[in-house]
Amino acid sequence: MELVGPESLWLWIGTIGMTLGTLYFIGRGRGVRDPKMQEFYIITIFVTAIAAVMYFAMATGFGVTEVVVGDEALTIYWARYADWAFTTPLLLLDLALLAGANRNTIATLIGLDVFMIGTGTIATFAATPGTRIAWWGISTGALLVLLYVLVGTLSEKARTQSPEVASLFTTLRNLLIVLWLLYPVVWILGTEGTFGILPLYWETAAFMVLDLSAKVGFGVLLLRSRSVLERAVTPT
Ligand code: RET
Repeated sequence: MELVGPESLWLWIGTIGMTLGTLYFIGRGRGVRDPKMQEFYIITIFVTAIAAVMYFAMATGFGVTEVVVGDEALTIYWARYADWAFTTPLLLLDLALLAGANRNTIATLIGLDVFMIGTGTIATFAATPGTRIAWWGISTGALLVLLYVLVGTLSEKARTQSPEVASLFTTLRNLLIVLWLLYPVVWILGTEGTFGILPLYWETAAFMVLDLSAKVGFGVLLLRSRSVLERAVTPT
């Protein structure tokens, strides 16, 4: 049975956007010799490359399945969660390296993130509306704690960096906070939330715009200035 509907338009735009982003970051990263600076390029290239193949998987009908909730069958793009499980920790790693965070802070952030995506995945596959909302609440709680660490410990650390690095950190952190908070909103309003407010077509468009902004937009801002990255990796 064919599961992918007219929303495939957005999935193809996502595939192309992530592919172009990947190629752009590879192009920019060529010629970077400093191993510490290369880390940012390697991480960001993996983020968009993973998203490109997961979008391709969704657009071609591999990354999609059905979940029965009550007497309703929901179309679930499971490949999103496979994507996010790998790419959200990598995005946080980018930001943590920019801030100069220590291992404990990095582990805390990534731990909370894996917890968030893990419980969010359970929410997506849960069989009753009530349990879906409950798991969504647990996952959103983890997101809020994660953002709290970002605004607290991580921002404090970033303030000890040079002014240029600290300012780039603040820009990326604020972008991340706004975009990441919209994911649970789209999920609960969309088909997964079972309230039937946002149809699958528009939900898919919304996630595509969020994903491109949170990955390609974030990466462009991060890798735009080589001189700022140089400062970030130079011990002061
Ligand atoms: C889910 C549903 C359950 C509640 C919460 C969620 C959060 C998802 C987030 C995803 C971020 C994805 C990014 C992708 C990059 O392209 C799983 C939707 C809190 C925050 C940044």
